[in-house]
Amino acid sequence: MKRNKSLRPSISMLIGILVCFMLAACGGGGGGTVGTTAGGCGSPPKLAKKDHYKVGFSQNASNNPWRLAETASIKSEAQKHGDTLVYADAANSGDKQVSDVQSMIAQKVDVILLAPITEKALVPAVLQAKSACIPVILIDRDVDHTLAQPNKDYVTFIGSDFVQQGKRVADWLIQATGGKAKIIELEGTTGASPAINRKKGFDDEIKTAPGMVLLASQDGDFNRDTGRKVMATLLQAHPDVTAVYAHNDEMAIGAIAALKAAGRHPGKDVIVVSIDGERDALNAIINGEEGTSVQSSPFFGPISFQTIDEYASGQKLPDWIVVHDLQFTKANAVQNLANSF
Ligand code: GYE
Repeated sequence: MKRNKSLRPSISMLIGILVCFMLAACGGGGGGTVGTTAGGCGSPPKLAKKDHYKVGFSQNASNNPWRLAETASIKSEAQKHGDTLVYADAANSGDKQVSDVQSMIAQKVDVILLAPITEKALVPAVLQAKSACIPVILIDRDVDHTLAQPNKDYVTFIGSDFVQQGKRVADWLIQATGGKAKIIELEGTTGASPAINRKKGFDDEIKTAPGMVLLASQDGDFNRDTGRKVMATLLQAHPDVTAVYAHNDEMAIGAIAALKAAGRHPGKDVIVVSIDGERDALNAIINGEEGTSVQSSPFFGPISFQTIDEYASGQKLPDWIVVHDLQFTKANAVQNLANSF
């Protein structure tokens, strides 16, 4: 499974190189030549000011409430601005997402909002859009900065501080357990920037408390049912677990189901903590089965379209536009239910 995933970048890169040659051969991309766009349309490409734009939105998956909330937010904001949205859902495939972006390039969108599935898979697509003089704004997940840079290959990254999210969860857990816990970690999609950084933030922070022991850490693909299955397996190997840290709420809900199926009592003998702030997690906090969820807001519509306007006005944007997150616990879960997703 993991091996297959690590092949994705290389397949994507091959497709990328091919399309680059094709674009170069037919002079595609309104004046830019592959690899040497600096003198042509800017680095990153400039965006001409217009009343209405044709905006591409490349979503990486639609298999959870977070993704659906993000897509709804982008669609409703596009409508408010009177912009045309070219939308594609990559159905959790890096290769499909690369071809989705290529299709947006072929349709000559003005700008692309891209939520890249992993840090590496979409780099060729980002560079192809640049070659075609189409600015890309990354939203919700970042790419690998050794391969593509903000304010050069793409405009900016709009998203949460994932390291900080992991650290906040760890701090809460250290506090709640008096610094003693045996932890199973359910990781997000291997190679995705929130998975990499939520792990880093959490793992580094628990090292400050010697009683916090990480029993196992495994990929649950940000998915509820995968999280449930991985948890069921890990539980057999580690029946002494006292805490579960899931990189998103969906996997936490899956883990709660696995714990109950094994006769455990989440919230009592095993503390479950995660990230996102979706409705099911808030309800789990309210009924005592989950400890805390640090928010990761999916409402990217307003900030994305504001950023498009600012960029078109010639404003220099920061490399990273940081989305600030709340944290949900028993103290505030009820009052935040209405705004959850
Ligand atoms: O936490 C998760 C989703 O990229 C920040 O991806 C996003 C994460 C979010 O699948 O639920």
